[in-house]
Amino acid sequence: MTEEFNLTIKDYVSSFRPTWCPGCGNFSQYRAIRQALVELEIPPEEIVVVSGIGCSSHMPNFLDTYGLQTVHGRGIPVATGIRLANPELTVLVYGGDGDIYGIGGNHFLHACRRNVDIITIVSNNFVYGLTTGQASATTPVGTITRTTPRGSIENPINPVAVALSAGATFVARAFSGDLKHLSWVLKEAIAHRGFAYVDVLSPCITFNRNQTFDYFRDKVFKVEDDNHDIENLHDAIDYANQLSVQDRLPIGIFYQIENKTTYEERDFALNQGVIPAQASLELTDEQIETITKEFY
Ligand SMILES: Cc1ncc(C[n+]2csc(CCOP(=O)(O)OP(=O)(O)O)c2C)c(N)n1
Ligand code: SF4
Repeated sequence: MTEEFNLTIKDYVSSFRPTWCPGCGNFSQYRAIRQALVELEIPPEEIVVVSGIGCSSHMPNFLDTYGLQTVHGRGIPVATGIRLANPELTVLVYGGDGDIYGIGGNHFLHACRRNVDIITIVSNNFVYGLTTGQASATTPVGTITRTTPRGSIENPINPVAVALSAGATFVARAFSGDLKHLSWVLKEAIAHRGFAYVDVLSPCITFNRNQTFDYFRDKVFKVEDDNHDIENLHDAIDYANQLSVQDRLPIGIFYQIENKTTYEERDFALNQGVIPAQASLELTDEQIETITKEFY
């Protein structure tokens, strides 16, 4: 008989109150993550949330799970290490477009091809929020920001198309203005076996007057309503490319395949049941003392 799971989303709230501007898109993601974890019945002590630097990257502080903020852009490699040390944990990466697509873009690319069983959620507000609204890797051409006073001259990255072509096995986009749909997408992502990635269209209400809640509300439509086949990579790439079409923005699960081998299954130690985090260090107390004393 399985033990009854009776936690609610309140049980995942830490003692730190969110510091985001009232109305920031990060709030609904904070709620949707907790909702998904409750529905999947994953208790807080089995979860690690890892982030980099940014407004969105403050997320681990507000969740009563294990978690840490690393340096800018490095959430994915740290999360990968945690997962490979203990594959019994659910490991989430959470951060902004500047953090994960810009400075951490290299890690994002390689996580997609490795298929480590972690979940990456990107709060995509099309600017650097924490540092007051500079252009990021997703800022559209022509946008005036503090670092682009005459309009951005760089083509933005299309992160969903990048993830699909790099081999990610779960690729989705959601909108922070549609909590129900967002919670469902995150739940499917967390339940997925392999690398799961969700781009969340999420307004920065303080430093981005272009990509607002109303801007997205007018444009989003759900690929589920198109009877989209989520195993069809070509159709998924077609949807991803509609990001550049100004009047239509698809959201939902673009692509999911479950039959691709994960990194964990190919790892020589892990596939023999060895869990590094639970293995004995085979050191005496004196040896541990010697190693750890420099950190006191
Ligand atoms: C190595 C390094 N470079 C630059 C910074 C300054 N910095 C802090 S947060 C940030 C960008 C945050 O933008 P994003 O990741 O999109 O998150 P948001 O604040 O919008 O949620 C930058 C450039 C830093 N902390 N470390
Ligand atoms: S500055 Fe923007 S991204 Fe940061 S908390 Fe405020 S609204 Fe959110």
